[in-house]
Amino acid sequence: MSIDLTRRGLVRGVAAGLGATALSACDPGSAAPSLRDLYDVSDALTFRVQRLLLRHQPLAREFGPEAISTVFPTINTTDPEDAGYRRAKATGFADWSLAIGGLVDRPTRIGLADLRAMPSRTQVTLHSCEQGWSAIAGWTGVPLSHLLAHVGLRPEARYVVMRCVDGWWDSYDLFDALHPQTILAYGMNGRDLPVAHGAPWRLRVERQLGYKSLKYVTSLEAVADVAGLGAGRGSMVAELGFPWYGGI
Ligand SMILES: Nc1nc2c(c(=O)[nH]1)N[C@H]1C(S)=C(S)[C@@H](COP(=O)(O)O)O[C@H]1N2
Ligand SMILES: [Mo]
Repeated sequence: MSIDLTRRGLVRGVAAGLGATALSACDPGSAAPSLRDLYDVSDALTFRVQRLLLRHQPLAREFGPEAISTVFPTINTTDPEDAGYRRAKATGFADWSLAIGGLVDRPTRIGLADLRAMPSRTQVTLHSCEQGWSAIAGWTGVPLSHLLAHVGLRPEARYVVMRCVDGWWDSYDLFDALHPQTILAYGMNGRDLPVAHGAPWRLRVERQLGYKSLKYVTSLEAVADVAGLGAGRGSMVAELGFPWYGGI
């Protein structure tokens, strides 16, 4: 069925839906199709409201493979000292896992094999570090939206807090968490993600500055509020004086 998105069409649709619903009170047999009309109208409205809310949320630019930088710098933590991490690194991260919890229906732990078995996305994007450099790489990983759906994100959840083995942590609103280019990447330029770049998986949040793309992520927690975190600023870098959302 085609959806008439003009205002007149919506008004007509609502009127038809309500009229039919009122009538159907006397005649239950005719209720089903009329109610469906009403749902179609509300679907169209929901779609419009979503488009309105998401209008400032374009995709980050994606490049062809020829644009991939020959050198992609590594910065800050490049080889975590955590003993458990070192042991996992020695065995190809076979036993390493990501804990997913908080406001989700099915808290769980997932490993590299689980991630590799999930739907993946590959994107060649520009990484811009707030420290004044940028580079292009190809990233392959599981959309965070898929992971969150997999564990059943609860309606009360508004943010996702991520923590890393080196003590870094940050939080993300659902616009970024559910953005189609936000992925948990286990591959870089067609190979396994190197340790210096965050192995075995790192976050890629393509519309944000580099510091939002956390490496060595160990936990992901869905929360309703970040007011109590990071001296009320929602992230470690915010505590250090960077904006919670640098944005690019
Ligand atoms: N866990 C963790 N995540 C991190 C960092 C870090 O030191 N530790 N550095 C951040 C910064 S400032 C940038 S620019 C990128 C650097 O990623 P790269 O080392 O792969 O270039 O990771 C970000 N994520
Ligand atoms: Mo950075």
